[in-house]
Amino acid sequence: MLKRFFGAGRKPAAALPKAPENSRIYAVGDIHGRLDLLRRLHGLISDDAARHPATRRVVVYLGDYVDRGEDSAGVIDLLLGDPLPGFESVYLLGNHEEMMLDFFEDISIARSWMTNGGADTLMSYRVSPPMIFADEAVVTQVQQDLAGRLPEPHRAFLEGLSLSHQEGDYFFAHAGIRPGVPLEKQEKRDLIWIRNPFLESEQAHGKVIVHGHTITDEPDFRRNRIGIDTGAYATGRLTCLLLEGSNREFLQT
Ligand SMILES: [Mn+2]
Repeated sequence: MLKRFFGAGRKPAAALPKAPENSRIYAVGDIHGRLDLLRRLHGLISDDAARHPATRRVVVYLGDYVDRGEDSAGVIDLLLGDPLPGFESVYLLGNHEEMMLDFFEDISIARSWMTNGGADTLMSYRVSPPMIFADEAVVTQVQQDLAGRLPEPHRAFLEGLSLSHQEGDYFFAHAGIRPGVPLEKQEKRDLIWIRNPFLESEQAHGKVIVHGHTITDEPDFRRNRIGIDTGAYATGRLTCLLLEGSNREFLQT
């Protein structure tokens, strides 16, 4: 009787989401100009990799390299010039990189970019940011100054960023996805900007979505998504999610 009671309460374990075989996947949250933290996190990742032999090592950066922190230019320099050796590196687009690129096409974005930390990016390229109510001529000059100071490899880096990435049962995007839309049909705007209805959605999305963009004190592990933007620019905590097989861990500065 007792035996049967306990037996009936047992359910077969649901299949856990898995990273591809023989791979160790590292996903890095929003860096926002904190070169100091990126350096430290790269050190932690290298130490971890040395302790865990894997056939394949992948690092996926979730975007928002620039703005707010003090060395956006230095962050891009490091990613370009000193990538983690022995890793496949994947660089995703964040909404802040999109604002920066948009500024080259249309100066009307200047005000919202500046109020979202763009002034810090300009200063990291030794360009004086415009005052918030600067007239068109001034902002156009700033646009030209940045075009002149932004190294060509940085421009190519920004223009070459990917919108999403997949590894096994995981799908990576800067902000998330629009629930109910197949992953292969997601729109750029949602992938880099969405908050709700994605954050509150409890439905299965086909894969577990790994994202940044929305700040939480600690990594936000849900059944259908994992958020790893721990607000590094203000908190000093830059988070890296680590996936191998069905294991999940994280590294943090
Ligand atoms: Mn963002």
